[in-house]
Amino acid sequence: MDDRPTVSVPAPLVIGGRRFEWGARTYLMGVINVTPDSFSGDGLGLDAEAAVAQGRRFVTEGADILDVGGESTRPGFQGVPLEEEMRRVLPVVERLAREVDVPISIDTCKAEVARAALKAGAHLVNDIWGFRHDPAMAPLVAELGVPAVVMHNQRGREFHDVIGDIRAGLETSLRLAERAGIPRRRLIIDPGFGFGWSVEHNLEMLRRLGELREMGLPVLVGTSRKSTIGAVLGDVPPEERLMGSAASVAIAIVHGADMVRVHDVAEMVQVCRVTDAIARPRPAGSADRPPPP
Ligand code: HH2
Repeated sequence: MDDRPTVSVPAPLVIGGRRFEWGARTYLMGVINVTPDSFSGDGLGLDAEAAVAQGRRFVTEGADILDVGGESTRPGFQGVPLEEEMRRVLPVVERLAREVDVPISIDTCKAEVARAALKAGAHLVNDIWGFRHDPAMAPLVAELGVPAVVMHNQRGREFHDVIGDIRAGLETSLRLAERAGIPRRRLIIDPGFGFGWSVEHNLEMLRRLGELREMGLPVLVGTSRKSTIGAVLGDVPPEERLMGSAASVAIAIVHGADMVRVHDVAEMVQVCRVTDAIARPRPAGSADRPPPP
């Protein structure tokens, strides 16, 4: 049973052969940034070996999905040419797909990168522009029949109302998906914490996250180490945002997150399990909760 603000629990989704039962617990997506310039300070440069080792460690610590990205998306980031992005992510995706038993997600907004990564063994596309950057992305996801995360990105858009803007943006993404022939049940939505919002907007987004559940799709939230956490704490750097990130993850779960995207898997597994025990109580007499991974 899931007692959080809920309209209906989304249908389970199979990703890379694994069944995600939304509402049963919070799932964790571990971030693997094969970049020299990620805001969080965890960029692994082009060291594929280090990226693979980090992925293996994340799985041991309890990650449910590994999200591999080769282009930093922080404000003011330098775009990476297609070939360079592929050079960064493909060897890592290929090895992780062979060496770990959790699904691999490719964090890209370029259809060509997504296609190559899916061919190399990835199971899920994570598009921070929700199919709105590359017109070939939604048709690709439809063609290959894979699940996808569609994120709302507020950068460059006019502000009206936090949740209203997110809903409108996501509805546009869902229309693009429908037009391409992607079944709605194969999608996960993400409000895009940190993408074009002020600190206050980001905080309001988490406070009102429950309103997004009305869309009937699983919700992913990525607050980990982001600048809003640093700002609330008095401009602390990313490496000092662990506990603040933990607070934001707990609140996101209470308000309806089904999955959280995190840099600190071992710590956030604990946050998720304790928050789940409080926010998703089991009815008396039901089977015990599944043991922690
Ligand atoms: N945030 C980042 C990147 N990808 N994808 C989704 N679905 N949701 C997010 O909130 C999200 C995302 C930015 O974080 P990170 O990858 O750590 O930083 P950088 O883009 O600088 O590498």
